[in-house]
Amino acid sequence: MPSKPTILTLPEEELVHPGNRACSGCGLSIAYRIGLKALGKDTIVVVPPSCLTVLQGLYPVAATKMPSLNVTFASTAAAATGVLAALRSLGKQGITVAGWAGDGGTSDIGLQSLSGAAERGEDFIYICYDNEGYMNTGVQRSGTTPRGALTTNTPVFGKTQDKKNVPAIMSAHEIPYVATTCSAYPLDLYTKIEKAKAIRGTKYIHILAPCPPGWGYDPKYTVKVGKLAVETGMYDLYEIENREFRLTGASRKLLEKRKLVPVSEYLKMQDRFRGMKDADIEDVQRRINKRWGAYFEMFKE
Ligand SMILES: Cc1ncc(C[n+]2csc(CCOP(=O)(O)OP(=O)(O)O)c2C)c(N)n1
Ligand code: SF4
Repeated sequence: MPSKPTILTLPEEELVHPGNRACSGCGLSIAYRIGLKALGKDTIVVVPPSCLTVLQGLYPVAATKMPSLNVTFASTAAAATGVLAALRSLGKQGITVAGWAGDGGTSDIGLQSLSGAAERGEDFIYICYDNEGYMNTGVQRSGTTPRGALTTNTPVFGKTQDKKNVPAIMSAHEIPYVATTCSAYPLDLYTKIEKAKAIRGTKYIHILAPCPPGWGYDPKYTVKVGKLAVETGMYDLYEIENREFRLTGASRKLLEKRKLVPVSEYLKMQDRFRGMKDADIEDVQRRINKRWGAYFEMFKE
């Protein structure tokens, strides 16, 4: 296994050019910059319509140095399968294929092609950056939008359903590697993508990527919001490797401390949750306490 990276040992070469079309404070742009360093230059990225297509721009003025295929919304995993087949028929080896899609493109419209590819065991890394909404088209709710969040199509009561657990769905496919990470923890993100690269078969990585305009906070707080998501237990960092679940990084530390930050600190920082009443917040806290109570029980010394 590669040695643990530090901020000083990350590859120096930038594969995202300085200057791109993402909003300031975009969690995706941090994740993409670090993620491409982990994937390396010998990678073909497959991207559906999303903020990432906007961030990248179009050849010949694209903001990244990677060969990137822009495909239709539902077809990321199917197109990545096609790229693998093309590489095989050309006899090209040593090239990583990565699908990189938003949560709408993953949890909703692209889920069937992803499920099919995972069931076949296609040898690619599928990365979902989860900004918890269809942000590129103006903040609509997606399958992974959390309960209570106001969006342009849940404008009065907020979303009334729970966030879809896509990593759990992918884990049910019994693929060799599933991991969650967050753009606020670049080394965690880097390590997990680098690890996935060395594993054969379908790998799934879910990245929480805070989004200032969609979530309603000052762009300077992108890292703070991401860290609070983890420290409150709202979003957990873990790996499921060969069906074995383990909390990692900052979530692992919470397990050791046995103490979470109150979730109200996370929710109150974001305008999208302004419609939540105290009882709604208490309900979110209860659900977190239940899940984390089970972790404390499961992993006690
Ligand atoms: C079949 C189809 N339906 C709708 C669209 C319009 N569309 C383009 S990007 C997008 C939102 C993508 O949301 P997500 O995958 O969550 O990525 P984000 O924009 O949040 O980065 C939509 C609905 C499309 N391109 N194709
Ligand atoms: S809308 Fe959100 S995800 Fe999209 S570019 Fe802006 S900050 Fe990034």
